Amino acid sequence: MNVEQKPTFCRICEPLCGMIATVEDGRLLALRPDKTHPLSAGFACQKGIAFTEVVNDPDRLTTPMRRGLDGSFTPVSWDEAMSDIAARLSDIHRRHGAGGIAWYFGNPGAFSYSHTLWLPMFVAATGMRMHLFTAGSQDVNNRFVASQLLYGSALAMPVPDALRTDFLVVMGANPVVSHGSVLTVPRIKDRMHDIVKRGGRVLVIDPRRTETAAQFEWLGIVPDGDAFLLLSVLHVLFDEGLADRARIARQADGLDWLQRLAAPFSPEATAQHTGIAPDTVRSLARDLARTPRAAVYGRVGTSTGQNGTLTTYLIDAVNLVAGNLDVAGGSMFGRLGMPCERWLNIPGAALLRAVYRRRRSRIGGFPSVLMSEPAGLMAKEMTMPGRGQIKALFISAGNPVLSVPNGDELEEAMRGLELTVGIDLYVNETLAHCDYVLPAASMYERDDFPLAFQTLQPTPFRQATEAVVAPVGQARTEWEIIDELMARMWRRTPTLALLAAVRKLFGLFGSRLSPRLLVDAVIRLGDDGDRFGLRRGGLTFSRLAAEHPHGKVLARNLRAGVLADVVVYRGRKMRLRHREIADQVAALSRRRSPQNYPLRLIGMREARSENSWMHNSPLLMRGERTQRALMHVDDAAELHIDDGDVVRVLSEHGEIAVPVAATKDIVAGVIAIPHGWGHKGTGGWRLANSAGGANVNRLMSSAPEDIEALAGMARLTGVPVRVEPVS
Ligand SMILES: Nc1nc2c(c(=O)[nH]1)N[C@H]1C(S)=C(S)[C@@H](COP(=O)(O)OP(=O)(O)OC[C@H]3O[C@@H](n4cnc5c(=O)[nH]c(N)nc54)[C@H](O)[C@@H]3O)O[C@H]1N2
Ligand SMILES: Nc1nc2c(c(=O)[nH]1)N[C@H]1C(S)=C(S)[C@@H](COP(=O)(O)OP(=O)(O)OC[C@H]3O[C@@H](n4cnc5c(=O)[nH]c(N)nc54)[C@H](O)[C@@H]3O)O[C@H]1N2
Ligand code: SF4
Ligand SMILES: [Mo]
Repeated sequence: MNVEQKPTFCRICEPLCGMIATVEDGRLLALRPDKTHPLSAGFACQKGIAFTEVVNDPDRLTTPMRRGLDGSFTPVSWDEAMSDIAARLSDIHRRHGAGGIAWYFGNPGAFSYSHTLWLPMFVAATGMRMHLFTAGSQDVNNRFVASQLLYGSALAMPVPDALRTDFLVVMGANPVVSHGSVLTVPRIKDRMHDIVKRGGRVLVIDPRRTETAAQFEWLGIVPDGDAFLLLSVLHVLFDEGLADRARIARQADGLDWLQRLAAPFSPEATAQHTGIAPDTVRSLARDLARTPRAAVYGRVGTSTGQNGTLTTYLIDAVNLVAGNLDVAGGSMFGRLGMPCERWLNIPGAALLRAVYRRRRSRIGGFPSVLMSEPAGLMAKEMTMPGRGQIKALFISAGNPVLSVPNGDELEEAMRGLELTVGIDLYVNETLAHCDYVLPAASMYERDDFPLAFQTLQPTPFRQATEAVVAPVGQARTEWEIIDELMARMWRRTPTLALLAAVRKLFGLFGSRLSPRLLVDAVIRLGDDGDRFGLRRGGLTFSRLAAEHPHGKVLARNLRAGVLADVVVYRGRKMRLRHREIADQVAALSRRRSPQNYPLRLIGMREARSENSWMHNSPLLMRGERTQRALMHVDDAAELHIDDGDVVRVLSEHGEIAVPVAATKDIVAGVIAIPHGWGHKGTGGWRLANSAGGANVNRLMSSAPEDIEALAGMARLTGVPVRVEPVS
């Protein structure tokens, strides 16, 4: 018997906590938090620990499967599956072009560098008309668009310097449960308590007194009122002369324009939309301006309303105008530290801006965000006839039937496709409709480097891991599946021919064109990298994994004063003035409140769930966990609803039934329901199926007019609903 203790890290969510994997004869026995990890220092949450149960889950996919006419799956060999998939795909490509082919890339995909780097290869090889959808249009695409407008680069993402700030304003995020998002801070709860310990404040602006709000200060807000609140904070900053105009002029163009934009939004005028008293807004604005180290941070709650791009733009604008952008303890920018990083970013950023402006979705004419379209429109793109109608769909690491608006419509639309292929650990509710499901290697079965999160860390840190165990059964990494698909692909598109030539070239030098090669180059060129031998003893992927198994802190903190290097616009200054933003502000006054839907629905993440996919772990499901909605005691009393009663929740778009818990910890008129439930037996995860629950996204709209205009964001919060007792 051979037992090993292997340092690695968790990739379920963004702190990327250090883990020690106990491996016995090649099998994962247990995971425990890594005490030697410099940042997570012995912390891991229940999900991280429970991942052993996912890796070894008897319900996990271990071989490729084909769905028969009766809907049941039978195992097939990789060769059989891949040759049939490639042949049918080639045929679809020949008949319908790239526009007949679509890929949905789900959330866990972003945690794998190889999956993230190889999918764009497939898109390029297939042709630019191919449809790409991601979980981003339900999550963070608004952040990319706000950054593109403000800094010229979609990937310039400010993060709050949680380690040095004295006043952290958390809007629409619940880091005590989510562990941080678009922000990589291990032990984020402890780091927030540190702020208070050194005399600072953490203020949580949220319609619900969340687990985070309960530990710090809570300011309740009407759902989707954030744009009004932020405009009124700007109004006060200008009105009371709290903005250092000379300093801002060095950072940004368009300050006068912004001032005119905010002028009508006095705290008195916005109070009806936010439920926040004018005096509270004034003191918030003063505190933000007068505290030298302060930062406003927003996340899912400020992204998934009707104006998520505007709201995120305004968060950055408030940070700028209050003097908190690009300063220690404020909102800061991380960088990879590559030579000429700005010059390398300029062409890519310009290309993405051009694609954003020129490429429009077939339905609704939505701009393309990092090449992707709104996933809320995926079903309609499958059913609306014409050039560009989807005929083949791939889904990797996603469960859109539960995660995008109107899953019923999507299930129905999938039935009409010619080819559907899923790549996952499980047959989830979406993959149940696929012709083929292919078994993916889990995170501990692949090497990794958290590429997507490098610049989102207030403490610049690097960690890489080799696979700690071999894939179970015949599971494979996504990039290998994509690579093989491309190798078997239809006709020689110019991109494919180019790719083949590059591949040959690498072959001549005895190496293989792979994602590892690319990510290794990023590590070697970045901060502390070996610069391909120029810097002796510097980092490479292999050296990082072998010599720094618990990771390496590159610097205690981010560098301030880098804005001019982050902004890719000519003149190196942020641009505040945008017609798109003015249009969104104008649209605020045209918001509609449908009759008979008096309540507002918001989301709610749970400590022992991860979106839709960890409900099959006995450790996480113990105590007979079920989904429930939270509503205010007064609202419940008015409707004669008792704690534990099952109610019907109706929106203009659908209805579900859920049990209710009544609470005082929520703004009156608001109901909170967790997403990711509603496993209904079509999926292959037995425990999850028995947990029941309802798919809250049946209440959400997939109509183009309900999708946010600038980033294609689904409207998942502040949705008008009505609640009725079930007799
Ligand atoms: N345990 C757990 N952790 C997770 C996940 C999970 O499912 N479970 N999911 C992961 C993923 S994919 C992500 S993207 C992150 C998300 O990370 P977070 O954004 O931190 O998590 P959420 O719980 O979605 O927080 C959104 C908050 O916004 C509030 N809110 C809703 N509407 C509004 C509004 O209009 N205005 C304001 N101000 N607040 C509003 C909600 O009450 C909620 O508290 O979490 C990640 N971590
Ligand atoms: N109402 C409402 N809806 C929401 C949200 C909300 O707050 N409210 N949040 C939205 C957000 S922020 C997100 S990110 C989305 C998530 O939406 P999705 O990404 O579509 O769905 P997940 O539930 O995260 O499902 C992930 C799937 O990936 C599989 N998986 C896990 N690890 C791997 C791997 O390594 N490889 C492969 N190939 N598969 C793997 C899991 O088994 C699971 O089937 O949901 C969105 N939907
Ligand atoms: S918080 Fe939990 S799920 Fe997230 S990375 Fe850490 S251990 Fe993994
Ligand atoms: Mo997400």
